[in-house]
Amino acid sequence: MSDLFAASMAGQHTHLAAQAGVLHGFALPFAEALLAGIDAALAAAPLRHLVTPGGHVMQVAMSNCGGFGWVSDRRGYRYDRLDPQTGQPWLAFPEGFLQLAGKAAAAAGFAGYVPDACLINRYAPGTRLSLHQDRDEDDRVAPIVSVSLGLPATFLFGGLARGDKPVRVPLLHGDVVVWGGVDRMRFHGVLPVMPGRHPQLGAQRINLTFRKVR
Ligand code: MD6
Ligand code: FE
Repeated sequence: MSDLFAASMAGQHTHLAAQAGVLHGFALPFAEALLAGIDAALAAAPLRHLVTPGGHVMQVAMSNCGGFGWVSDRRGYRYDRLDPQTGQPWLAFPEGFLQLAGKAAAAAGFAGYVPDACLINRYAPGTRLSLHQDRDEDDRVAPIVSVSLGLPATFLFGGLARGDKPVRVPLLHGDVVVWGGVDRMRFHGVLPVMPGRHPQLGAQRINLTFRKVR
C-alpha cells in the first residue's frame, strides 16, 4: 500500500466492534522512540523462536519489555518477570512506550490504561500467526494495544468462538489496533506477511502488543 494511502488514512479510526478499532497512523509520531526502544529491549533480550507446549517452533520471533514477558515452552504458556534465556528481568518500558499505549487506549475509549507487559514480535516475509485468543493474562477486560511497524500485514479479527468468520483488516506502519472490554477475548491472527522492503525497517514487520497481565 502506498505512502499516499497511508497518509490519507492517518488520524482516521476504523470501527471493528463495540470496544475494538483501528487508529490509523496513531503511532507515527512515536515511531522514532519506539524503534530506539525496540533496539534497546532486543539488545537485553534477543528475539527468539519459542516452542509451543505441543512442540512446534513458532514462526514469529519474540521478545518482551516491561514488568512481565510472555514465554512458551514444553511446560506451557505463561508470563515471567525474568527472561528464561538470560535469567535477567526484561528491560523496563523504554521512553514513549507507556505514553503511546495509554494515549491509544484513551483514544479508543479506555481511559487510565497502564499495561505491565509488551511483547515484541518480528514477522519475516511469509510469517503468519494463526487465529488465537490472548488468554494468559489475569485481566480479561483491559485492552490489548497492538502497534504495527514496518511491512504491511492483514490482521484477522474474529469473534468470541473460533469458528466465527474473521474480518480482514489491512495494517500499515504506524497503525494501532485496540480491543478490550466485551471484545477483549476475540480470536485474531495475521495472514502471511508479503515480501517487500520498508524504508525504515527493511524486510520485516514488527508488532508490539501491550497487555495488562496483573
Ligand atoms: C499482530 N499479534 O501481530 C497481532 N498475540 O498484529 C498478536 O495477536 C499476538 O503477535 C500473541 C502473541 C503474539 C502476537
Ligand atoms: Fe494475540
